[in-house]
Amino acid sequence: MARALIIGACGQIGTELTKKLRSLYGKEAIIASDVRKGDPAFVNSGPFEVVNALDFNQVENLIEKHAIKEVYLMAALLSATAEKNPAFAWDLNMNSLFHVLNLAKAEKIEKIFWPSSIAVFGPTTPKKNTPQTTVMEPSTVYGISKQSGERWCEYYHNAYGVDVRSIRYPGLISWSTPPGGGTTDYAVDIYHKALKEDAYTCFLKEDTRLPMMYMDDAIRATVEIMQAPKEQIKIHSSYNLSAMDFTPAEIAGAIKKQLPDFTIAYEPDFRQKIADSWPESIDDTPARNDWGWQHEFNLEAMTADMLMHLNTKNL
Ligand code: AKB
Repeated sequence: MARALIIGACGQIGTELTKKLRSLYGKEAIIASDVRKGDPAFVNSGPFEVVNALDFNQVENLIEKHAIKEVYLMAALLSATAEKNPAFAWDLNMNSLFHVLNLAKAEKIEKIFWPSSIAVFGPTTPKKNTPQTTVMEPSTVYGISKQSGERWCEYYHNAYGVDVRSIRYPGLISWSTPPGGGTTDYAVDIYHKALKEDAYTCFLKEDTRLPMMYMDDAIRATVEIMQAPKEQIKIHSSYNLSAMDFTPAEIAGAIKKQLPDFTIAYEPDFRQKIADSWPESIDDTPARNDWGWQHEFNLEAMTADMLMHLNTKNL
């Protein structure tokens, strides 16, 4: 693999992705970067650079310095945080993408991965088995930025031949890295609180169904879409991607099977409105047909793996 730069490497997906790509392609081939240094163990585990994704010159200099050919642009403000700071969310989520797209247009890099989200859908989208192509009227700042980003990715591909690949991630659940400011974060916190306190107070209602995915599957999907031959990538905005969907009551039930004393309470906050605007489940047929996507983890398998890893970590 040519040398790759991960922008936003200290975040929830970036950390796991950096580790995976380094295990596949070697430490020196993967340059991690973020706006500030995160966990020292991670920062010192391979090449790391401090970079502001909004500073075109800094990004360009890094690309030249390390002869980068692929960029994974993981820096973004997620749904809950973006509602609190709309102007900055728009600036970061859009302009960091433009910088990378323009570097590819200028042929300074060959390939881009850019994450989209189920947040591109809105209250008028069909909620069940949401198809790849459907009504999209996102009502959140984050969703508006991701939908606009998708349009620009497709435009840069069609107009300038830019090779940009993208996935609409559902809520992502990982035992090793905390999420940062999303509406689906409850599905990570619940495992930590279940083990530490036997109880969790959820900020969504018990019957709020959302599409979710275990981080192992999400990272594999990211690697696979980037490895796929160019002709297999037929959608240049972003691919729907699905693994499972559940409600807070259902994840609590899965945890209770392993930790019988666990209890859950519900105190919905502003994030309920965001969750209510998103699909309940996703139809990802094009990803399965075009580049062979297959998920591995369902709710039961994920719960067993999460609790096993978190238990071992806290020993
Ligand atoms: C969020 O909740 O904002 C993210 C997402 C679904 O993109 N996890």
